[in-house]
Order: sequence, then C-alpha cells, then structure tokens
Amino acid sequence: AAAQPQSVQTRSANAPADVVVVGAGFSGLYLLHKLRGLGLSVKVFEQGGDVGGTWYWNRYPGARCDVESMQYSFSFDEELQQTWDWSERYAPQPEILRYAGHVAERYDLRRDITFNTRVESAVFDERKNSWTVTTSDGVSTNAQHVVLATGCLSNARSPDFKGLKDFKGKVYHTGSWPHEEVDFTGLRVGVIGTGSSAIQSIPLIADQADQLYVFQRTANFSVPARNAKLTDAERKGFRDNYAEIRRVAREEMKNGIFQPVPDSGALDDSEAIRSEKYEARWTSGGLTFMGVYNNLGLDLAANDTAAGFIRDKIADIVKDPETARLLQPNSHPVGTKRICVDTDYYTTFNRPNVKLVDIKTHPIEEVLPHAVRTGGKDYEVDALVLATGFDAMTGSVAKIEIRGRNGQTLNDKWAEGPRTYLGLMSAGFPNLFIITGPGSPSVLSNMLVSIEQHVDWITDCVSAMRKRGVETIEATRAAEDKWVDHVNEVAAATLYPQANSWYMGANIPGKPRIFMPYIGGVGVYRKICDEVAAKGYEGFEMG
Ligand code: FAD
Ligand code: N01
Repeated sequence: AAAQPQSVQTRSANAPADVVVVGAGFSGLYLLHKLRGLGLSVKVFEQGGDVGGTWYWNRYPGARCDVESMQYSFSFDEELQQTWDWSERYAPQPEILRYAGHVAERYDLRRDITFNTRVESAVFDERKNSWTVTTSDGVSTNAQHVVLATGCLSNARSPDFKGLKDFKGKVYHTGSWPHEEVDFTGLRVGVIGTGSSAIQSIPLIADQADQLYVFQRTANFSVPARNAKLTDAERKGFRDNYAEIRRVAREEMKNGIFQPVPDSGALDDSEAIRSEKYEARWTSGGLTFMGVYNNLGLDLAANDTAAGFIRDKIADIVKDPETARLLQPNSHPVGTKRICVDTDYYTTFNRPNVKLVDIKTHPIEEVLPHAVRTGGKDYEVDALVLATGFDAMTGSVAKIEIRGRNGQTLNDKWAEGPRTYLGLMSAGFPNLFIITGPGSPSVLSNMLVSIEQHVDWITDCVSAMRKRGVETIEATRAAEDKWVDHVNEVAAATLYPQANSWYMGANIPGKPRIFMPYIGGVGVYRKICDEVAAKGYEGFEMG
C-alpha cells in the first residue's frame, strides 16, 4: 500500500473511485458532470459546507463579479444559458452562489460530493498506479486519477501583524466572511488592504460604520463598474447571439471576454482622440478599459497614457488633495496588478467618516487591543477587516501533502516556483491534473472560459486513455522545461513582471518571484492544448 504521511491517520477506507476531485467550486462541479458522462465513478471532496467555491467563501459586502454575468457563466449547456436570468450586469455574490447551487441541482451533483471534508494528502503508489487520498475525517480513498480543482484564490491570507491575535474586537477576512449578516452600524472599523475585495466593500462599510479607516500600502487603479439591472433586451441580445459570443471569447480573445478588439496602439492617436476614447470606456465602465489599445500591457509609454488618465480622474473626484495624491497609483503600470472595478470607491473618500491611512510610508507597527498603530499614531477601531488577499495559484495546492514518484512532494518540486506542462500536469506526478493551474491563462482570463477548457481537455484525455487501455499519463520533464521557459519568455515581453503583484507571488513573504499565469491568451493556449492532444498527447508519456 502507499506510504501514509505521518500527519494523517487513516481510520477507514471508502470504496475506490476512478477519479477523486478536490474542490466543489465551478471547476469541481463541471468536472463531476463531465466525468460522469464518461461513465466514471467520481468522488468530490470540499472543505466548505456547500458548492460554489469563491462564491461560498467571499460573502463580504459588495462582493460581485467583474466579468459581466452574461459571460461569467457556463456555456456548456445551451438550455442552462438560455434559461438562467442574471439580474444585473455584474451579479452580486448571493446570486452567483445561487447559480452554483442551481447547477448542482440541475445535474444532481451533490450526491457525489462530501462537504466539510478537507483533502489532507494524496500519495501515488507506483506499483498499483493509483493515488491514495486521505481526508480530514481520517478516511482514505483510492483513485486512478486526482484532479485539483482547488481554486486559484481560495487560500485567504492574514498577515502576521504583531498583536493581531490579542485584538479585542471582531476580525474578519473578506475571503472567509461569516454566513450571518455583519452589521458595522455605530462601529469604528479598519479595513486593511486596497485590492479588489477592499475596493468593493469599502463604500458599503463606509455607509454603515461611524468611522472607517482604510489602511493602504499600495494604491490601486480602479475603474467604475457602471453596474445596473439587466434589461430583457440586453439578456436577449446575448442569448440570441450566444453561440458566436462564446466562440469569439474562447478562440479569438486573449482574456476570454467578448469585447471590441483594439487595432491600434495608444501612441498612434493624438492626445485629444486618446482622451476621448478613454473617456468613452470610463463612461461605459468595466474591465474593458484596458482594451482601448492593443499595447497597454506591452509599452510603458503607452501604458502611462492610460495610467495618467485614471490618476487625473482620481484627482477630479477626490476633494482632499492629499488623499487624492495618496490614492493615485504610481508604483506599477496600470493592469499589471489586476485592475479593480468599483462602485463609488473614490467618492467614498469625500465622506467625513472615512480616512485613508498611508501604511506604505509608515507600515503597521502593531495591532493593539482596540487600535491599529502606525506612524506613531493609534487609530482606534472596534472591528478589523482584512482585505489582504490570497496565497494565490499555488496556496491551496501547497496545503495538501502530495507525493508523486519516488515519494517526492510537489512542494519540494515547486520550492523555486511552480513547474507544469501547460498548467495541467507536473512531471513526476502521474494522473494528477490541475484546473487553471500555474502556467495556464487562468487568472488572466474570464475564469469560466478557462475552467471549461481545462475540464473538457482533461475529460477527453481520460477518455483517450481508456480507449488506448493505458493506466497512466505523465508530463515529460523535457516538455515541462520547454513550457516553463515559454511561459517566462512570453511574460518577460510584457510589463507584468514589473509589478509586485500576487501574479508574481510578491504578496507572500518568501514566495518565489515568478509570473505564474500564462499570458499568451486563451485563444492561443487552447490551440496549443488541442494540438498536443491531436498529436497523441505530445509531451506526455502514457503507460
Ligand atoms: P474555487 O471557486 O476557489 O473553488 C475551489 C474549492 O476548493 C473551494 O471551495 C475550496 O474550499 C476547495 N478546496 C481547496 N483545497 C481543498 C482541500 N484541500 N480539500 C477540500 N477542498 C478544498 N474570476 C472571473 O473570471 N471573473 C470574476 O468576476 C471573478 N470575480 C472574483 C471575485 C472574488 C471575490 C474572487 C476571490 C475571485 C473572483 N474570480 C473571478 C476568480 C474565481 O476564483 C474564479 O472565477 C472561479 O470561481 C474559480 O472556481 P474554481 O472552482 O476553480 O475555484
Ligand atoms: O487581494 P489583493 P483581493 N500589510 O491581493 C494589502 C479577485 N477578486 O482579495 O498591494 C499591508 O488584490 C495589499 O497591499 P499590496 C481578483 O482577481 C476579484 O483584494 O500588497 N497591506 C493589497 O492592497 C483580485 O485581484 C474581485 O501592497 C497588505 C491588499 O491587501 C484577487 O481576487 C473582487 C499586507 C490585497 O489585495 C485578490 O483580490 C475581489 C500587509 N502585510 C477579488 N498584505 C472582483 O471585483 C496584503 N496587503 C470580481
């Protein structure tokens, strides 16, 4: 039998499964549905109490998607996409969670999902060509394949601020928000962080709290969402053209979002035309702001025209000049950290009960029982909101003890940064797949597009293995090395590595600095994956 890691005590065993899936977010749900379609036995483990992943955990005020709901949704079932009614341009978290529940019910998925159960370890037995997966309840399950559908932004991270554990008020993390309503009425609240989660929640917390302190280390670029109720005509516009919209998003777009494709660079236009174009996108709102020109991610001078436009907007909106200056990002090109999409973020700083505190110049020294100390000053607070993000892309994988060939752990192999072939597999770990793993477009894209593509590819691969009568598939070292070089090369040609972003692992002290996602675009990437499969799974060994 496979060697058991010492940390996990196995008490009993489940019946073996063909596939164990870790995680029941959108990835795990679609995977279960597709694998069942092959007639396989599948067991899904989810540490949360229900399906939904991201949308189960991130219940903070204002949480919603920033890819429009008509596109941030499954496309694999025509009836599903024709019948689900999204209420708003960007659906709020409770609605997206309801959608995940609806998907689970529609395909009767919950009966194969074990909730409130963490996968602690997965150990490959080279003699039997099978994995032994051990869960937090001490039960083990043998399976031919394991798929990590563990999520890229699923490992909420709380910095180790001195004194935090002795803080007397409530401490919340946006990525692990309570299920019951949190009411900040009458309270002094501190929000630490100014990423997307903070930027969505701050205006709503400011509405409730007596006093809000926003502790900002790095100012972020944010564009207005212009969220609104969807009209029947808008929904119909999508539904009547879904086949083409989805095809273009999948095949022709870099980020998997159907939108107008820019055919010129920012410096090709006069300043007046440029401003007009930026103004038009600012007015229509949303992530497509970065799609005005085709070189904003490549050329610093071009990028600076867009960055300058947003900095000017901040100066126009925010009345106090010192606060406006602090809110203007100057440390990274726009878009190289994920651009934020907000509703009333900058205007919130005009409220008398909101104060921006600069923790770049004066980092947080310590958290006292009733205050946050920075710059020699104590900011008295009754509650703290950590909007401090995630150990992204690798964090949830790293928390599982994964042992492949020769007992090597994935954490040892990835000590200098993640290494995969196509983001799908890592050499030395046969039959272990990753959904939206490092080395795939993943977090740079509309994730539903990337999730569907990975699930379809993996399902086809498992099906091909069955037809060939082989037991294992494994990435070769040579193919992996070549892919890692390619991922790095493509990233190096862009401005992205210039930012201290979570894409680079820069938000986690000690994490290797590597640009983790593949920036070649979902269309290009899909072609590569399809070609690999068409050539008999080139770069993989089957046995
Ligand atoms: P997740 O939804 O993260 O699900 C993974 C699941 O695996 C989790 O439920 C977790 O509990 C479980 N898990 C992890 N480890 C274990 C373990 N060891 N044992 C058992 N269970 C485990 N993307 C977009 O494209 N557009 C958006 O607008 C967008 N908005 C976002 C908003 C927020 C607030 C956040 C945090 C992310 C957003 N994302 C967005 C990214 C989002 O994560 C993906 O779109 C998508 O929901 C990921 O689905 P998933 O199933 O791959 O992962
Ligand atoms: O996390 P983040 P997030 N001391 O890492 C600060 C998706 N998402 O949860 O930038 C002081 O972006 C940190 O400062 P700095 C989306 O992909 C989407 O907001 O490291 N500050 C930063 O300001 C997004 O990108 C939506 O200097 C510290 C903040 O905390 C991803 O999830 C909504 C600190 C963390 O920002 C993560 O977003 C929400 C410390 N020690 C999330 N450590 C949509 O809109 C961290 N910070 C759809």
